[in-house]
Amino acid sequence: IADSMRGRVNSEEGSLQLGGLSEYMGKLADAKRIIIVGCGTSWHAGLVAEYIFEELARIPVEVEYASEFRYRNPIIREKDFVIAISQSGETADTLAAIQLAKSKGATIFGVCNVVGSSIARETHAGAYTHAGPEIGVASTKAFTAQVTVLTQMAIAVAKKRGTISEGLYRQLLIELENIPRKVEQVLKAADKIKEIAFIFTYARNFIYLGRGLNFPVALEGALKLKEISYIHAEGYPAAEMKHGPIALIDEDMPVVFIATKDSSYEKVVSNIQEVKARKGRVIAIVTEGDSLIHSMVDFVIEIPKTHEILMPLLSSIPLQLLSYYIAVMRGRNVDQPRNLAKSVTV
Ligand code: F1P
Repeated sequence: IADSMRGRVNSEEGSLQLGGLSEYMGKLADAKRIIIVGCGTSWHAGLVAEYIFEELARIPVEVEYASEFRYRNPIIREKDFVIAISQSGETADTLAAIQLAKSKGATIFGVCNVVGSSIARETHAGAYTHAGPEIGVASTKAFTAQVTVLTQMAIAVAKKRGTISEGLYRQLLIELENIPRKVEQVLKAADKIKEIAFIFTYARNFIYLGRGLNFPVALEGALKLKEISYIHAEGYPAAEMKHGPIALIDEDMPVVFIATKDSSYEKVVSNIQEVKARKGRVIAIVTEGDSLIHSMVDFVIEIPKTHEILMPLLSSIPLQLLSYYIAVMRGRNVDQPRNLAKSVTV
């Protein structure tokens, strides 16, 4: 995350510069719609960005799996701005989606990790995430770096469009600068997360629930568990639980809530009550000092306070650690999970 921000964010000067974006900033600020494409974890980063771009910059956003987009006949209009996200920069579906959008006249901006990769070369412009090489196959630091870069883009374009106040702009820059230190604080919960992982090592299913910006975090938490531990896991918006998944809940079902103090906090608290009433076992990611949820659930993992917009950068990390420890305890090779490739080039 720190590398994704280095040289770009300076809260004292009030500056936020993304080299790759400067030439295309006018196009982004003028966009009638942003279309985001990506696969897997990169698609989840796109979902986080949807909330942030719409909230701050008030530009409508659509997020689509590149693997679907490429086989449809999508409508691309003048003033659509396409953002393609990829850790490896080599994912065949994302590359094909870019080529399709380009053939329809769209402007394509890449958010990639690997410098000089095929996707970086195929896009009109882009910003590198600078997350360094992912050692394992499953994206972890790539996710937080992608979200960092996309958040910076959203803040910068919101400033340009005048859709956020100077006060909020400054506050977000200061908070962004605080994020690497707060991530270190989250990592201190590793031992506690390990203990929780030990208890749930042999669970057969997991549900992850969150609202708002924490909904894509729930999806990402579930994907990490599937990818590296091979446990069936589903992520849902917490409010959707009553429309189906609630039927799954009993004393054998671990439910992971991302329940940080934000605008949907009270609603999430009532979702937790619904799960507890059905004897579900709840692990909650909460904002530090939250005594209410502490008194309701089986396990809590505390993370530091930050602005709601930046919360996914912190709330995703305990979920990555939980998957990691469960996978290790089950004897899985976390760096090289079965059936997965680092870049899916077919
Ligand atoms: C997309 C992706 C990853 C996933 C796995 C397979 O890769 O779905 O999110 O963890 O490695 O590929 P990319 O386009 O972001 O490189």
